[in-house]
Amino acid sequence: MWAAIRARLRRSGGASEAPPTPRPPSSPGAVSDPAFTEGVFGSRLEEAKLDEVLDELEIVLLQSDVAVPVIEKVREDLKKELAGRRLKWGADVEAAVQRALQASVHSILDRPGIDLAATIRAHQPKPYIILFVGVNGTGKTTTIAKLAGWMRDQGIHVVIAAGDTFRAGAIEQLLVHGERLGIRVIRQQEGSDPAAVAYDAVEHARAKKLDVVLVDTAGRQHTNENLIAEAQKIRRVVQPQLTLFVGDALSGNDVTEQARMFKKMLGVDGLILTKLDADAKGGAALSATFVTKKPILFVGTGQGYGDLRPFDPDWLIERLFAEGTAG
Ligand SMILES: Nc1nc2c(ncn2[C@@H]2O[C@H](COP(=O)(O)OP(=O)(O)OP(=O)(O)O)[C@@H](O)[C@H]2O)c(=O)[nH]1
Ligand SMILES: [Mg+2]
Repeated sequence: MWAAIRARLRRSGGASEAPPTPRPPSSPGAVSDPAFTEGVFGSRLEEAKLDEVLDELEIVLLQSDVAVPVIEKVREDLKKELAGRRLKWGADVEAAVQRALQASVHSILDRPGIDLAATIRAHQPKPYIILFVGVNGTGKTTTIAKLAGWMRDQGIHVVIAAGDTFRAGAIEQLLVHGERLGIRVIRQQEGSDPAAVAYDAVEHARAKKLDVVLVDTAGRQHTNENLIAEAQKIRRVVQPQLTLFVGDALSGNDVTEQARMFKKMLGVDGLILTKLDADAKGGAALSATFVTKKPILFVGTGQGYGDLRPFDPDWLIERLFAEGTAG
């Protein structure tokens, strides 16, 4: 993304064509960015010029699947940080804009997360129940399998509830994962009540003193009232400690709206964004966490069990601003 931004800054002239001014003897007072000075020397970053730069930036952000409310916030941050500031002689304006932009993005991404392993271990009475929701094909089932493996490796005892009784083959898909991972999958017949399956799994975990129940659900659109009501019933019956929205980063701005609606209807506590291996942009992740005000807990980066990473804002920022990526 940064390469595209820089190209646009150059096209607009950015602020880098500001005439050189005498180097100030020293810069009194500390400023947050090394490109700026609070001294009387240096050229001012004109408001009109800054607006031009921000317009260019806006286009790149839109192309990177960053949602409008996020862009507005970024604009506001950058204006506050850059407008009317005096540039030091020879300062690298592009670098200053990039630093301001990264700081703004970082503030959006850096929400207090949840230390899942510690939370599960500390939770009493057992089990800790996690419900996974999202639209069709976003990676819920795969993510559950990855997480189950990750938890097992940390000595956490897991059971999975095959709560997608709707899609043909969904139960079988989980059973295959369970077998490979050596993790028990609780299931009923296809077409049975998912709330009952989840309840069975919780009872099983209680009896066996297991730490955590991961409840898979069928993919559903937030516009499908029956399926949303079904998910609400699962919530009422098992009262999960955590409801996680699983969104596909490749679906761009749609994922932001989905996350917002799922949060409204099902009370989402955190986000998992999948397929970030294929998404050079990552703007969807930024937008979803901004709009829901919920943390991203994990990101999916492939189809293998190991392709799940605890979310790190710096990792995403690095991807967003990587040189040489078209996004
Ligand atoms: N590249 C990539 N593919 C992924 C990732 N996560 C899931 N997938 C793939 O996405 C496809 C759908 O994954 P599922 O886990 O079945 O998705 P789901 O949300 O359970 O789908 P439904 O149950 O039909 O709603 C599969 O082919 C997965 O291998 C990821 O992080 N990266
Ligand atoms: Mg599934």
